[in-house]
Amino acid sequence: MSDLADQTELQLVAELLQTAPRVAVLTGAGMSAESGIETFRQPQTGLWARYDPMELAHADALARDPKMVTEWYHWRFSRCAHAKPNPGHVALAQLQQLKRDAGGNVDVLTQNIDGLHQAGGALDVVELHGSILRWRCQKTGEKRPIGEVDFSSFPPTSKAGGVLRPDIVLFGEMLPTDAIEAAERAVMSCDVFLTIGTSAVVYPAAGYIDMALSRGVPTVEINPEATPMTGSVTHALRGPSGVVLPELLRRVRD
Ligand code: BJW
Repeated sequence: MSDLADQTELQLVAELLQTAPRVAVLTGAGMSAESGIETFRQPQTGLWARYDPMELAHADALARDPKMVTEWYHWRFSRCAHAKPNPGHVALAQLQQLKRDAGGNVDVLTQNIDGLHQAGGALDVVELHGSILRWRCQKTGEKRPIGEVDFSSFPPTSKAGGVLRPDIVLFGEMLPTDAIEAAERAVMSCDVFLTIGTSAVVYPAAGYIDMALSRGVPTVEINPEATPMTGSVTHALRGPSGVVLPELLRRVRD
């Protein structure tokens, strides 16, 4: 594997994954980068190099300018709609199946709103920041699939006359309680914790890495770049998840 710096670390992580019954995985935008979806914070290529994230992904912005924010999320959906799961998504789903067949599990906790883990075959994915594939009426709370939303004008509205917004978590909004509970259960019961493709700066999601560290379980970061957590994790695998995860799966199966 020419993309990977350290074969020894890779083998150690594969052995950890082989023996650990329960694995918890936190994923971020980097997981979908090889599916062609822009990450948030990378210079030049990240969406937010061109747009101000606090302007667009903040609850206050939605309240102030629902037209702009819903238009932007409609554009983001068009990027996600054409995206396919990459080899990283598929390898993670296959690792989950392998663990389930052996009586264990891989809990997938994602910050991504693109649905690509599920499209790649992962089950029971915990969507910490919601899903762009569902939109929600601000007036009634009713949720509907994006295919049923009329985007002929912005912001889209429901039959009840409320603004329809993506069913996602913006800055300043609470994460869904059931997602928080499921994530905490997964992190508190895992034997190995993986953080993949996240800059680990947005909370509370980044706090799950701290939670795993404080439990003393082995922690693994998969990312082509260093993050604030790199110095704290047990193993840092430098490389794109679409390359590293299939290679790990191959070694776990060997
Ligand atoms: C690759 C790769 C490849 C590239 N392979 N890797 C504690 C401390 C400080 C602040 C706070 C705190 N607790 C709460 C806050 C406030 C705030 C927050 O965290 N602010 C920080 C920015 C400072 N958090 C919140 O507001 C949260 N709500 C909350 O706490 O509620 C409580 C409350 C509410 C009200 C009153 C009082 C209390 C909500 C956070 C919601 C985040 N929402 C967004 C938008 C979602 C919709 C959308 O997707 O548009 O979620 S923001 C954005 O960041 C998005 C992402 O999910 C999230 C994380 O980004 P991610 O995934 O890490 O992406 P990047 O781009 O940052 O990183 C990509 C990485 O991939 C890089 O490392 C690359 O190197 C790597 N990579 N190619 C593998 N091929």
